[in-house]
Amino acid sequence: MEHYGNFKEELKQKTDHAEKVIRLWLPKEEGFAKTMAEAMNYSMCAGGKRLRPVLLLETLRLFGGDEKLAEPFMAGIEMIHTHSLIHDDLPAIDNDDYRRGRLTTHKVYGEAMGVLGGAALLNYAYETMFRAFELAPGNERVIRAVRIMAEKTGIYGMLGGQSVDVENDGKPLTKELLDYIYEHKTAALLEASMMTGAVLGGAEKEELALVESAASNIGLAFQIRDDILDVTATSQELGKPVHSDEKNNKVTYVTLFGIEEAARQAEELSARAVAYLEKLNRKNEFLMALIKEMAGRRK
Ligand code: GRG
Repeated sequence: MEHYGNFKEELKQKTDHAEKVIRLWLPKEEGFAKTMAEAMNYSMCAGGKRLRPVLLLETLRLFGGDEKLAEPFMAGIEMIHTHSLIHDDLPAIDNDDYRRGRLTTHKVYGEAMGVLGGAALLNYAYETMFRAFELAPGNERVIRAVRIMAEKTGIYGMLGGQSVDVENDGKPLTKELLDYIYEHKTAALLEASMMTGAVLGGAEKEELALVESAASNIGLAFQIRDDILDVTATSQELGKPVHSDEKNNKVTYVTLFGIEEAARQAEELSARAVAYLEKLNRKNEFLMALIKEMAGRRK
């Protein structure tokens, strides 16, 4: 894959920065609810690529605006993402033992704490994002960003997509239904990430629509790549079990189209995302490179 200059080095710097920001906003492990705070922080501190906070900040940088204001949102979106992973791994859903290279939260803290810690993380994400008002009281961009986050992760976004996924487990699926699931369970959170960054950076309505379309395409490409990695990568590389789609009898882009064609479609979606962002006539070379990388990623 072609990239400008020191993409890998820059990605590392930006991931490290996101890591520092996230850790600043985690709940304190103290008081009677200490165990739940530990369960929340266990998975939050297990690593992960931190793509969503990095995308959020880089999209804000595309427009300009106060980078400090992005910080509670960078932490908040990673909390929402981590909540979805903790709950996805529960026995009632995928029943997985490993995530981010460690035992899953319910394996370490028990199923009840997995449910509670995951729910508390989702709530804490909003407690955290609302704290942006301490930095900018009454700021209208913050209100719009929180609203986008709530809408993109609820019934008409990530959770809605996940519910359709769960309902159709083991059933044959059309491409249309599979796309609905991927556009919601995976792409909606990437849309939230880039759109909140754009809104906090001061994007206009038309610009926000372009960012949404770009993120939707990236999200679909990202999930197709996830399907491919499930059959081509090792559990060490991913830090989670592989061949889980086969185990769960899931229809994926790989089962529908085969690995090569799935990879081609991911590349095509990624090129479409780049084309949407180019229409903005704004410059962030790193963001463009990151988007291309996400469709061809190896972990
Ligand atoms: C509320 C019971 C309950 C469940 C919620 C919403 C939800 C469960 C799950 C979301 C669905 C999901 C896990 C989609 C997969 C998206 C995806 C490819 C996640 C992996 O993201 P990466 O690769 O992970 O960025 P890291 O660990 O690097 O952050």
